[in-house]
Order: sequence, then C-alpha cells, then structure tokens
Amino acid sequence: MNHLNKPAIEWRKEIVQGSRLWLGRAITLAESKKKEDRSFLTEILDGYTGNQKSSRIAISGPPGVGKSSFIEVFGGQLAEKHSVAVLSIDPSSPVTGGSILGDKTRMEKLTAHPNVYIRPSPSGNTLGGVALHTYEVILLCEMAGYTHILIETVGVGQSETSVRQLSDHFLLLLNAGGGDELQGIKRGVMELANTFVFTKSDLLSDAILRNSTQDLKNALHVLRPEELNNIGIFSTTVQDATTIEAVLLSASNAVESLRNSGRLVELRNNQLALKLNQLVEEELLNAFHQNEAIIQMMNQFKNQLQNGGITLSAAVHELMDQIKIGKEIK
Ligand SMILES: Nc1nc2c(ncn2[C@@H]2O[C@H](COP(=O)(O)OP(=O)(O)OP(=O)(O)O)[C@@H](O)[C@H]2O)c(=O)[nH]1
Ligand SMILES: [Mg+2]
Repeated sequence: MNHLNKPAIEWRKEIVQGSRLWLGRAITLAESKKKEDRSFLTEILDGYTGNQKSSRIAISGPPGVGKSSFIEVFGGQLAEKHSVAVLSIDPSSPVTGGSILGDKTRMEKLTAHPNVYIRPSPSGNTLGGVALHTYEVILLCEMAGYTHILIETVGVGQSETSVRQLSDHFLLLLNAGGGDELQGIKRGVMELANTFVFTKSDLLSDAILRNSTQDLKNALHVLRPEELNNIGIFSTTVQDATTIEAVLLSASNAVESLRNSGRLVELRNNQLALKLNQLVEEELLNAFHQNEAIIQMMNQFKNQLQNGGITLSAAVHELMDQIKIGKEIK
C-alpha cells in the first residue's frame, strides 16, 4: 500500500534516519480513526516491538500541579546526554488547544532543544484509545532513535492506570498543603506511583513540606509496606535543578535495575496483555451500545421494567442472547 506515494518501508527508513517530518506523519496515522491508516501503520511498524534499552517514564498529577514546568527541567537534564521524546496526553478534556499552547510556553527551552521531540496528543478519544495510540506513538519514537520517552498526563483517576500501563516508571507530582492533600488522590493511584514529588516547594514552609511528606509516608506504610524503601519521595521547585537531578537519578536507577534483573521485559509484556484486554473490553462495550437492535431492546426493556412487564434478570438474559446469536455487534 502507498501513503503519500511512499511505500511503508520508505516511511520506516525516513523515521529510522530521524526525519521528524515522517515521524510526525506516522504519529498522525497512529492517531487516525481510519482503518486504512491503521493498517498502513502496521506495515510501517512491521515486527518492531520497541527498544529494549529505552526508558519510558510517565509523569502525572492533578491539573496545574507543575508537570510541564517539571518536564522542562527534568527533560532538559536528560537531553544533555540522551534523545528525549515528550508526549503529552490529556484524556480528560475534549479540547487540548489551551494546554498545548500552555505547554509551548512552559517547555520553551525543551521545545527548542535539538535532542528533544515534543508531541501533544489530540484528545477527545476514549481512554483505551489514548492508551492504544500512545503505545504506538512510543514505538514510533523509539524507532526514530529516542531512548527516553516522557509521557505527561493529567491525573484524573482512571487515566493514571492507563498511562501506568505504558510506562516503566511512574512519577506522581503532588501539591503539598495543609495535610489533607492526599485525600484528593485515589488509593489506586498511590499504589501505582514509583516516585512521588511535591512541587512548588518555594511557595511552602518547611513545616508544611515536612508534614506532607510524613503523611505520604504514613499512607504508603499502610498501603505498600514492603516497597517503602524503593519509593522515592521528593519536594522540589522548578528552580531547584539539584533536587530534580536527584529525582532523575532515582528514576533512572529504578528503570536500570528493572532492566538488569530482566523484569523490564516481563513488565512490558504484561502491559501489552493488559492493554489487549482493556481495548477489547472497551471496543465490545462501544459496539454493544451503538448497536441499533440493542438500543431498541434497551429502550423497550426500560419501559417494561417500569411497569413490571419484564424482570431485571430476564431483560439481561434477553440482551445477552442477542449477543450470543451473533447478531452483528460490529
Ligand atoms: N512558584 C512555582 N510555580 C510553579 C512551579 N512549577 C510550576 N509552577 C507554575 O504553576 C502553573 C502550572 O504549571 P504547569 O507546569 O503548566 O502545570 P501542569 O501540571 O503541566 O498543568 P496542566 O498540564 O494544565 O495540568 C504555572 O503557572 C507555572 O508557572 C514551581 O516550582 N514554583
Ligand atoms: Mg501541562
């Protein structure tokens, strides 16, 4: 197949040689909903499963906590020795225009750095969709020679799980505060992160930072007692390059130790299996809810349930029968 008059193998050559133009075009294919684009991408990726020597680091946290500002410094330090791709995804909002503009100004130096490739992802997709195309975007970036992939995502509960499944290391940025800041963070997210970073420490007193750190340690002591020694906890500000470097070292060491023990391959393979499950479930659910016959039956049952015309279990069984007899759930 030809796309833009170029066979897939030529696209791949361009990408491997580091052409940002063709990398960008391939990423657009990954983000496309068109079937022919997706299958052309399969041809480009043909057999490529990523770089086993790369590091994929997710950086998540609540809106405005300072993710992009942190990445500007953290990514800049990485870029001194490595080539870095920064992917920002925002599954929570249907419009990313604002945050893309924000990121451009907050990652000014990084944007101009020759070793750095920055790509904001359009959102408005389903979470699974974001996870799928981001995974393919990671592969494309690695194919293009980027060895460090930073994935920024706004933490909105579910999105962290999705992004965790794409990364080797999960950095969670947190607001320190009056002591109740941890309550806003879901327990599940606390269980996902490898490194915790309180941001904007320049705006806070030492006492507040100490209390927040202690609260976090207490929570982790209950939730993850055996891992406590492997979890990094930091307080920093964008002006504090030394601490950000310490965060970088801690994250890099963690990924290296995974790699050296062989657990990185295992982790990535498990992630792929999980993603397959997640995506199939999501596709099934979408297909179910978009199916005309199902929609009609659901509406009919809703009425019948209200006036006792059908029992709940009978309604469920009839809907399931509709699937079993294979009436296209496309
Ligand atoms: N004082 C201070 N302000 C900071 C620091 N880090 C970030 N900020 C400010 O906090 C605001 C939000 O920063 P961003 O880096 O855009 O935060 P974000 O988490 O990427 O935001 P979204 O992507 O919109 O969720 C900006 O006005 C930054 O200038 C810091 O260390 N100290
Ligand atoms: Mg941001």
